[in-house]
Amino acid sequence: MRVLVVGGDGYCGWATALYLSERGNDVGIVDSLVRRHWDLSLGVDTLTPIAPIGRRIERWKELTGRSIDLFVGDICNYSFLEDTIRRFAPDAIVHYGEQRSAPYSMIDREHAVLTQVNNVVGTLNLLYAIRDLCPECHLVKLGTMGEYGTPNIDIEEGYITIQHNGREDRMPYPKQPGSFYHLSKVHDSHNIHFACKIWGIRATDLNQGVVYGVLTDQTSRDELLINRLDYDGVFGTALNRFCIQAAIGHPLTVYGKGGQRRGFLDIRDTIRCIEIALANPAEKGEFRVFNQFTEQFDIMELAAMVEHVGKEIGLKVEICHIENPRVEKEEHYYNAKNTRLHDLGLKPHLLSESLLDSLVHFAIRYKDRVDKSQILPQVTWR
Ligand code: NAD
Ligand code: USQ
Repeated sequence: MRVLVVGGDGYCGWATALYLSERGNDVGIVDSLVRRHWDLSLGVDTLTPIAPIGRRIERWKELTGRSIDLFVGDICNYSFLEDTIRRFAPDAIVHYGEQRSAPYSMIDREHAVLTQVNNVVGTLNLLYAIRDLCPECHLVKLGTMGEYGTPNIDIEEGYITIQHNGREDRMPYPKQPGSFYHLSKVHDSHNIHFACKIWGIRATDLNQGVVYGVLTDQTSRDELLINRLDYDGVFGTALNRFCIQAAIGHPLTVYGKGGQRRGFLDIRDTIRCIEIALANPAEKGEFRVFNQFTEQFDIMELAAMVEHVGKEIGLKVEICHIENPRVEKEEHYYNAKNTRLHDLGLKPHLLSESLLDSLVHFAIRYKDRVDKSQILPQVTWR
């Protein structure tokens, strides 16, 4: 298959591009490299030293003999996107190329606007490019579990059947996202759903939970292939941050009570889910939604697991509750369905079995690169 990975220089995209390349697909990466620019402008850096994209791809070719095409540009620029799609002619597009941090989107008006313009316009451009240049192409779009928020009923996979005044309909599941970033994903979902309906585009929206880990079979093959691992208060996600905090002896930063419950998955399962979605494409005109996570945890449960594993290998780990910079429920019901990817063959990595290898060992190996001033959160929702 010819697969274009938009956002292929990022955390999920780089791991996906190498995995799909190794599995025999012809892979192209589209990336504006804007994430490296955002890091620079915030003064933050990945824990793991990532090589420039050209060097990464060159090293992959030296090791495996497999080429990856690179298209550096912004998908919000339609003439760049059109040209790229014409040249690459994809069978499928995996779309990771967005601003993906909730705190970043909440810094101020400019960052909220940047996030929504970048994400919504980029996705709209992709929809038009598919309609006009490759109408059979399958769009695999990364959404987020955070689109649903934390309702007091079970979360279904994309749709819910509602009875009202004696009538019944199957409707998109209600969305109550918790940041301007998460809202941008809701806007994307609506736009994609509409485009499928009117133009017959085939699309899969993968509502992904929080991803953890840095180890994949491909990215661990050489230091030049290593993936990014964010730990700062803007781009770092909960579990990745906790492991790095444990490695340097910083108290684990649980926001508020820590009863926030979310879906999580290992990055090795992210790439496998993409493979499954690509191998089982949506029908023409179908807007298909999968909930992409493997396990659910409270933030306090995660902190306790990191504490346990850390102590077993001699780290001094302490858990602290800090004032929650976000506006969110800290204790709530949470039960999300995730059967559709399992039904198609996903065999998950369990956190209890992979925490050390997939994360803690990397945190310890690179702990001298940690900038401690970037650990505490500086962005608030209020
Ligand atoms: P990332 O920031 O590491 O990677 C995103 C990449 O997209 C970056 O390399 C960036 O330069 C590129 N990009 C952004 N806007 C672009 C544009 N307009 N044109 C071209 N390239 C652009 O993010 P990630 O963690 O890999 O997340 C990838 C996707 O997965 C995002 O859409 C995110 O919402 C979703 N997701 C991530 C997680 C997670 O825990 N990391 C969880 C759920 C969903
Ligand atoms: N949290 C802490 N301590 C920390 C960091 C976070 O307690 O040091 C808490 C947050 O308050 C929140 C939860 O952990 O309740 C998750 O926060 P996060 O930063 O790990 O993840 P989030 O902001 O939700 O965003 C991440 C990715 C985003 C993706 C989302 C999936 O950055 O791209 O969409 O996970 S989901 O959470 O399912 O929406």
